[in-house]
Amino acid sequence: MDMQQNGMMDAARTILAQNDRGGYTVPTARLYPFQWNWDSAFVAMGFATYDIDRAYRELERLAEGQWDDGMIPHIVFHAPSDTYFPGPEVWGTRHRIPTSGITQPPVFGMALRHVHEAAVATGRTDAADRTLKLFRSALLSHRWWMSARDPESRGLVSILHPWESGSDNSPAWDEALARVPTSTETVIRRKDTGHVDASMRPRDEDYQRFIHLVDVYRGCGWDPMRQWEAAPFKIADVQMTGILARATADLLVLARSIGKAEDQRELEQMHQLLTDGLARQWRADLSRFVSMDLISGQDITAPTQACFIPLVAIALSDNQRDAVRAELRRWLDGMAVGVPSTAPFSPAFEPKRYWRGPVWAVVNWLIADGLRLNRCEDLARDIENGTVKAIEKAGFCEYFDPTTGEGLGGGTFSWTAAAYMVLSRRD
Ligand code: 9WN
Repeated sequence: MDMQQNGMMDAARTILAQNDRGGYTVPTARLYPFQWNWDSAFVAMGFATYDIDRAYRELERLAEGQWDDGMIPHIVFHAPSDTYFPGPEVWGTRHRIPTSGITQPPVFGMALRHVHEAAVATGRTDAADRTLKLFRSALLSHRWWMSARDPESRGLVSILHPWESGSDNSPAWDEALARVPTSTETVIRRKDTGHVDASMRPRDEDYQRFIHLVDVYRGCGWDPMRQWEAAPFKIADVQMTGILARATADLLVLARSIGKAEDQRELEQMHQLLTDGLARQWRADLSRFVSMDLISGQDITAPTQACFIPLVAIALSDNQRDAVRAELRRWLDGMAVGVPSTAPFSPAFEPKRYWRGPVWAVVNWLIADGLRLNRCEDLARDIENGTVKAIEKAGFCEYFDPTTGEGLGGGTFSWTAAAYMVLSRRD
């Protein structure tokens, strides 16, 4: 590691220390002042590179927000803050620590295996005990996913709110979201545009629809089946399913060393169902995987990063692998930094607007992992090196303009710091 990388690594650790609020890490101060689900899972993997205890702690604090039915919410409001909207009063959920009422991509299981293996490698004697408690939380949450979000056993889990996807204003949701009314019972008091320029954030109309959905689900008393029936937005998402399938495979590895035989059987069945479901979503004419709008019954063909995430979970055939490689090269062509969250050739591409074009370090982390699993080592390395260089040039920002490499959104971002810690060690 050279001097610049050493300095950057110190800076990354400083960010995690500064964003620490007592065993959990906020994504960045003020803009996101609580614990977010998938952010914390990535952060735990960053911590695992130098502080195993703190890595476990991050996941343990997230699990404090887990509901009795197994759902791990997308936000845990451990301590009050008035710099974010919507806060706990809008969600109106009932849990001993206030939480939101929706979830986020289940990177938790992936992170748990990562932390466990790092703990074992450093000779920690408490690894199995500490992992086992979190393993039980993860398994419970996967059961929730299968029953609450795939009640028809398609092998694809659904999101009922764009915030669940983690890619809130992605063009993938445009058509489905346009059907959601803009009327709200809740008064909208956006705080995000006070921290970040409005041109880099979702539009007001998106927020009206986001909050309409929260109003509907709060009206269902947050009961999963009532929500499933009432949902005006329901998408069987390949990004979510890809992450869930991969996390299931990671839990299976853990189950083999610390779980019971029945856990293994259950996880094997889950994994088979999900990978079969994903395989059916491949569209050879597009060279991509596609999500499905369960209300219209249509494929979602908008070219977004989600189309590549199933690679983390399934083994591509040789033809599929060549097609994905060529497709990704097309997306990267002419870009200062890749992978854009929306393909540059799409009319929906906006290089500075959040999930409509910008590059996200953690998405690159997943895509590179998926490529490596599918024997595309060269492309995986290009994406990882490009991400590391982008961070070295522009800093630990929330996302990057793919056309210029400019850093955008919030600064001193926790998951960008974690991505640097993990990806820069892969040289
Ligand atoms: C809503 C925290 C989160 C990320 C998401 C990202 C953004 C929240 C927001 O910030 O979403 O959950 O208010 O915009 O889209 O992926 O987890 O970093």
